[in-house]
Amino acid sequence: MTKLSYFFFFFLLVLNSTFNARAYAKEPSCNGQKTVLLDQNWEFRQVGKEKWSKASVPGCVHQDLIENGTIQDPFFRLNEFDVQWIENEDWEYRTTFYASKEIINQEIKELYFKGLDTYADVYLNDLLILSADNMFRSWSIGCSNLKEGNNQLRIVFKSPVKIGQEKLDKVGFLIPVQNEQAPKGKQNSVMTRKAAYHYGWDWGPRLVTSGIWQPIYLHAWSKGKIQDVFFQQKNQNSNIANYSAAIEVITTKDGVGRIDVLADGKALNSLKVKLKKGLNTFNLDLAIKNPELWWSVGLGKQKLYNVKTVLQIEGAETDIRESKLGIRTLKVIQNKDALGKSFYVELNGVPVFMKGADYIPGDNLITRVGQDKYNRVINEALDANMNVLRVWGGAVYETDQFYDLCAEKGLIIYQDFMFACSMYPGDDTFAENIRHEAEEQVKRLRNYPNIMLWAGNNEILNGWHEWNYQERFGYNNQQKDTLWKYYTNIFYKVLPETVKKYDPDKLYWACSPQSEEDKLQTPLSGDQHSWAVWFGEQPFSSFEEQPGRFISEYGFQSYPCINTLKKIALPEDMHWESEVLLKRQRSPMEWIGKGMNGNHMIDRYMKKEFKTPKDFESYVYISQLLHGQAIKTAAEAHRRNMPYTMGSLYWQINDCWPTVSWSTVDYFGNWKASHYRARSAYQDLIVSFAQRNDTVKVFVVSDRLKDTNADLRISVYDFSGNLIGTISQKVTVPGNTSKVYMKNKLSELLKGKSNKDVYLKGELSENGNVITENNFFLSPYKTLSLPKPDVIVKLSQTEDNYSVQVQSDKFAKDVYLYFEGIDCNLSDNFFDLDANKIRTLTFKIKGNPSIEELQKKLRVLTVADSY
Ligand code: BMA
Repeated sequence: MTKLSYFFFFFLLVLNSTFNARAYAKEPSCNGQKTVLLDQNWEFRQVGKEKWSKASVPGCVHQDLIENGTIQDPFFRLNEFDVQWIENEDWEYRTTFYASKEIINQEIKELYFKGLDTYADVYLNDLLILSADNMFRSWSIGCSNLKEGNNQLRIVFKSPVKIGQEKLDKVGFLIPVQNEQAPKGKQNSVMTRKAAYHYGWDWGPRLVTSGIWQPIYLHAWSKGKIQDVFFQQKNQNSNIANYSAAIEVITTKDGVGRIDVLADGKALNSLKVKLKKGLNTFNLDLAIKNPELWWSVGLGKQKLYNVKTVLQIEGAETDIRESKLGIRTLKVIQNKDALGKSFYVELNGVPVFMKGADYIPGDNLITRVGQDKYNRVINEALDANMNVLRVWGGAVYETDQFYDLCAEKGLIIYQDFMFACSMYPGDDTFAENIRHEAEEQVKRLRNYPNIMLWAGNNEILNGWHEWNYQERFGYNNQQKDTLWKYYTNIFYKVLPETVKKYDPDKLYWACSPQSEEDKLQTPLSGDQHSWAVWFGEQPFSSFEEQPGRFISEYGFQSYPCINTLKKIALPEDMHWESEVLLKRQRSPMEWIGKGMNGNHMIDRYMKKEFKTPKDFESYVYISQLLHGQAIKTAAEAHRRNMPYTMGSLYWQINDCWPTVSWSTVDYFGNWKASHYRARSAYQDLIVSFAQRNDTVKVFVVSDRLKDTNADLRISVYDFSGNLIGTISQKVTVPGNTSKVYMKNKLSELLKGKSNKDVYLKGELSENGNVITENNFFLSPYKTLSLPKPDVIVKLSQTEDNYSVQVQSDKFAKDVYLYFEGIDCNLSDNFFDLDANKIRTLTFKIKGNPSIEELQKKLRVLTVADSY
């Protein structure tokens, strides 16, 4: 069951009631002789107003208005609603920059705009040189009117919603949009090639930005430059890796030149070339002997060769392009089998189970996302033992910094084109704009070693065929045909043609999710977005039913930690039904009741699983345990089901503002319980239990490439710490497998004890050390007879670290420690503490507060204390 059925159900309700081997270069077209970053002296104003104020570039109008004090932080309480006027205005940015004689003397002078958001008229010295209309494209514009000395650059950003509306009105009928937060008839995001989530999403605010979101360079060069390099892998074995390099060179006149390619300082090949004025493409065969391979994290090193492409013209070195090359084979294998078709990643000949999450931009004001946020989210993924992230289609094609880091750290990327949850217009101009966008992005990203596929869009196939897009807007047959024709033109023609032309070895996958041959998702082939839990309100155990081949989305929501909520709300808002928290929640759920949303859904699940929390702090904590339980149940079930299932990506790792959402790490970087649960479930070796009636199966799943010799032990404890029984067995766990090693009758294991009074502990030990463990409970949380534990916590400080020892007289379920008002992630948290066992955790806090201070701020929560 998927999301769509719920939307359809809702639609019926509404009807009834209302009518009721990346080789990558940093700045692709800026590698010539003189490059000046134009990030100084910027000012901005609202068009029609007199006053200019200081602006930051790159940046956006919302951020500039926050900085000059015109608007309040839109993330605080309900402030977002006070800043909606900004999207209806036009905004003007200007700067003065100096062009030296050296620059003027070059043959070609270009302004390179790496990203303009979005409808931007650019004037150089009052001459219109560019009208941009796509946030996802860069623009390189010759500027013959550049003069020596000071020059003025002025950019007028026209209201994206006004232009979007004009375009929509011309279509003559509405275009279905799933998540845009605007009234029907005013939802025009699809008319504009701009990050869809800016218009509001089911986890994010509506802040429709305008601005210079990527750097601008003045680039001046003579004779020639390298425009692009593509290293297409031809074949690879342990002795040699062969590539064909396609090198694009632009020259100002005919002549002769030479191209050299070096890897890690060693010459690979060179070519004498005849150059024609304009664009030239040369192919060069390259061979790297005894190649060291690039592996995803956990399986080997992430070797990246430093490749240099050097262009000489008439004997003089004219341009150099530095790139990184990861040698590997990376394929998505879809082989027919008895049930359908496989769908798995094969890296260097090895099938690799993909463990990870869907990723969204780390801020609604996207220019606030830089190296720090990238480092943070990528470390969060690595710390949680992930090897994959999906760059989802309602956002942006991420920057080079992001992909660079992922390649360096060994994360595979499931890459969407930027289309999500809506239909799109398809007139020729729009399609041409998309073709340019796709060409640019595919050429930019194709050399990365870690991109597993190109997905055309997110969930549009489902939207059109299953989520009542057609019925909701009452289209006639002709309109339906037109919209479907637009779909097929973009997703079955423009995008696949682009991938085939520029990145021919990569899989193009028209829609995430879908089954083979572009059909709606099934568990038998392709990938799945699995939303029976949450949207379908099914119990978590439904994750254990046939999960499918590659689960590219599933998830559950929770509140961010109380410290985060206190930063964005006041004490009177600290209730899940307060206006501030209901409006913060963006997942509408009208089908469960009028005015209901995700907060209500969390509450409904909570009532089924847990005793009623005694206060809001406990409520937030329990919501996180629920979320954690969902992720644990699903991820373990997916992994147990390998090799049938070969991917488990939950929705979503991060947030773009502080909110109640599916994220496992909140906006400020605080790990929710679910992130700790993902970390456990994604370890390279796990012990996992599956119960059916009176039978408990014990699985061990291994993502290691080699066999593991270990001891597997299952123990039954009561909550006072008494060992009721134990079974152990020596096991050899073959690499890359999921297998059942024990199958027991529960009644025999419990020896007469009630399933509410005991838990099972599974441990796998290597050379006497426990390498992985997992607890299994036999009855819903609210029925467990958990005793009130006496948890003792001892804090201490070393030079740049703190540590904390935690001990309890009885079993303590899901012990959670935090410090009021301090953001910090402990080395473990939300953990089960066995009776009379000491657990030591470490953590760091900026500013090194004293132990006394921390002691005062320390809060300790357990399930038994939450009601
Ligand atoms: C997924 C995504 C998003 C959405 C999320 C939660 O399907 O593709 O569009 O935000 O679910 O509904």
